[in-house]
Amino acid sequence: MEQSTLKNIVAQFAIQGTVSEIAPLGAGLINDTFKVKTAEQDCPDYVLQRINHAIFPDVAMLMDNIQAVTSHIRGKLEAAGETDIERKVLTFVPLKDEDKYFLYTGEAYWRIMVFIPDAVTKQAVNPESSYTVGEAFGKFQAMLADIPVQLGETIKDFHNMEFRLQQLREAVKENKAGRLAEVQSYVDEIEKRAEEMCKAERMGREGSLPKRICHCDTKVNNMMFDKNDNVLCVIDLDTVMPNFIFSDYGDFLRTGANTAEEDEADLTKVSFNMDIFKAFTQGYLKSAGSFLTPNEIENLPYAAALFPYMQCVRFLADYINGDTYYKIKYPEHNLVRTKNQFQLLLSVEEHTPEMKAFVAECLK
Ligand code: GN1
Ligand code: MG
Repeated sequence: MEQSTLKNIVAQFAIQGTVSEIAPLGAGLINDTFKVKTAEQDCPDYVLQRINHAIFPDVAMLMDNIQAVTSHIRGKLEAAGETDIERKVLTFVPLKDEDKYFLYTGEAYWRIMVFIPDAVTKQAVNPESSYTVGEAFGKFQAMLADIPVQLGETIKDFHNMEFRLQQLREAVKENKAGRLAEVQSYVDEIEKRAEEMCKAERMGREGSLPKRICHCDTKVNNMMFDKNDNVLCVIDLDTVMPNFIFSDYGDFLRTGANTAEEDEADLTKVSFNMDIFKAFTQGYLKSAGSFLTPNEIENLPYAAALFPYMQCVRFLADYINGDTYYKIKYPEHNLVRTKNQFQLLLSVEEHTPEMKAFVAECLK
């Protein structure tokens, strides 16, 4: 995209300073992200994002959610006497002429937030940092437990396993890209586990599993760390919405405890790291243990399997549909991701008895 176009977009927001450079940032699979540098030493840099409107249909609701979440967290941090709050919660910038946190150009939706200085994201964690990360995600849920507004569902049925299976079944039926024969064995493996994996929706209907405010995209790279490996804050708040807590717990382990990246093609490198599982679980239970029900805690090993399974279903459906959802870098990318997530699921299944014993021990 042209610098001048991007600069015109930035110019409509109430930022401080003069823009010196706009360059691509990060590797998200959904939105397009840029770093906006300002010339002045005493002005912050910014992050400009084009919101993927095809995936998030209601941008106004999305930004209302985010404003509610960030201001609630800011209030909690202030009340707790925290310092350096500007690096511990995201700050979005309003438009100059309107009390709104996004710009619609007629073609696309844009937003700007303050760039957090001296912070890093990671593609991987070790057992020590995963304890801290578990604690941080538990704290994130705890801080949002008493948010006074009802948050909207920015993507309907986002982590609803029954719905994701239905999408896969539709993809299989239509076989739009003619790729079904090649992946039939994966479809079969998925179907074998379908009943068990939809347990959360059943418990929800029976009333034994509550929905709480969750982040719903707790990948390792959606968290900022300082130079000493302390967690600063959780980022990528588009999917914050009411959900089963399994979302945040399971989706973190899906990336954090995978010994390889989610698109590693060499499957011998893919496995579930139990040291990370243990440390993350302990950290998470430290901050979330007080509000979780015994049923939620007992089912944490199920959540560890659910998310590689769900991601496998989503990548596979996208591959069968001809790659319409996730950004890809080469034609087989979604297939590689599918195989990777399935391999991870197998490793999780192998470790399930050990995980159950560990969680039971934590409950004592
Ligand atoms: C997407 O935007 P990003 O890359 O953080 C996706 C997640 C998937 C993830 C898989 C809105 O997240 O649900 O788990 O890719 N987000 C959306 O890498 O679909
Ligand atoms: Mg992200």
